[in-house]
Amino acid sequence: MKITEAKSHTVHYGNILENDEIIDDVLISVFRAPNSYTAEDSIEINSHGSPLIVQKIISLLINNTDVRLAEPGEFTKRAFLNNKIDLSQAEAIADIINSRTSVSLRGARNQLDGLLSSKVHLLRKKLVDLSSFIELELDFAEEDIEFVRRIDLTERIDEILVEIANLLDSYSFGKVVRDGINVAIVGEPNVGKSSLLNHLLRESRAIVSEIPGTTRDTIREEISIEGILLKLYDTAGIRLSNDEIEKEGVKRSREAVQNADLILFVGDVNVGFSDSLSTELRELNPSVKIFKILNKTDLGAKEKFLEDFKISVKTGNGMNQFIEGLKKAAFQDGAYTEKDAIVTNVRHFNCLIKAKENLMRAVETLSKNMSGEFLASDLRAAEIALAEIIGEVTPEEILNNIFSKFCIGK
Ligand SMILES: Nc1nc2c(ncn2[C@@H]2O[C@H](COP(=O)(O)OP(=O)(O)OP(=O)(O)O)[C@@H](O)[C@H]2O)c(=O)[nH]1
Ligand SMILES: [Mg+2]
Repeated sequence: MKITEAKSHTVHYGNILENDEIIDDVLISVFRAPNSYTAEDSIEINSHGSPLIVQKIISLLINNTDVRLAEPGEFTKRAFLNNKIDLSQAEAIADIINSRTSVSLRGARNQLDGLLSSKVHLLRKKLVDLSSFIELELDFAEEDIEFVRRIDLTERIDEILVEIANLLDSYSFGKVVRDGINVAIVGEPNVGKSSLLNHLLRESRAIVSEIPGTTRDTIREEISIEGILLKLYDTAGIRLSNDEIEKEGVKRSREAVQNADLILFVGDVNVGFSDSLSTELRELNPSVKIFKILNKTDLGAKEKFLEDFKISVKTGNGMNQFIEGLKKAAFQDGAYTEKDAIVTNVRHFNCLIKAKENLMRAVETLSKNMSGEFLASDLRAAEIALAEIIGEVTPEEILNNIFSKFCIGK
């Protein structure tokens, strides 16, 4: 039987030959339009895994048929162009392939399932409804009819603005879902920073010793807490030093502080937290969340300090509460759940900003009692910005840029 005559969703066993020589025995799956990934007729060849065999089969096909190699992301691009998925869903496929934690995978999965798309469709529909009233009014301009009261229009635009603001707010968590958070472990020398890193990693990654100034360079490791990626930076203890290497280490500690989303400021149970270091951390990164962690509580505290967590890395005391605190911080104190449409993509974020700006202009147009033509044009611009998210009016250049980031074969 010819493979070109095979039915959809059937699998066929056979040999691939070069002249009379068997290259491999293979399975060929057949998918007929529109029930395939790209919505076009397609086949998939399963051979044995050797790269040499794969290479031979590809060369045979290229040399003897009209087949050519796909461009990066071409399969997904075709799926998009054939209306199998919209643009935000196509981008979700790239995110699924790249996701490294369960939460980022789930976020991308939600986007592929259309959580964001349906939200955007809904907002767009509301805008189209509004626009159609205005257009109608413009058609009857001479008769001076008002189809909706201006005050109602403003109210309805405000409602859409609130929904857009919620989506924009979700981006700060969306970034966490996608890229994780940077966590810098800082403090004075010898307080137990490296010990804390090792404890969180459950391995003895960084050298720990009783000599202050043990860690000289910033060490980066990753852990996942409930599916959120934490990029941990163990740093050199911050203190004044004349030693060139230590000075460079302290400089790198400061850089880690500047790039951090969360700082674990570790202090010794009997020394507490240095005021000058507290001030310095705030100066280096004014908006960052700081956890003050008092370590070595097994030694017994002589004084009281204002801390967020009390731990002993040595005995494990207080570690559970501390990890709970880390989780809460990673999930932004429970502000978002899996069911929310969360914006994780900077392109979507920028489109939403554009929509917001145009809607704010529309509100202004309304308040100034300007002609309906201006209003129609503001609403139209907002609608186009939303349509760009799902790829309904996306310039070719942007499309190419998106798909070129895919790997070949996707
Ligand atoms: N008793 C006690 N000792 C601890 C605890 N945590 C760490 N230490 C000890 O404190 C010393 C310093 O620990 P490190 O983890 O190297 O401290 P650090 O902050 O990384 O030090 P530098 O890299 O030099 O800045 C080591 O001797 C550790 O064994 C703790 O909870 N209790
Ligand atoms: Mg250290």
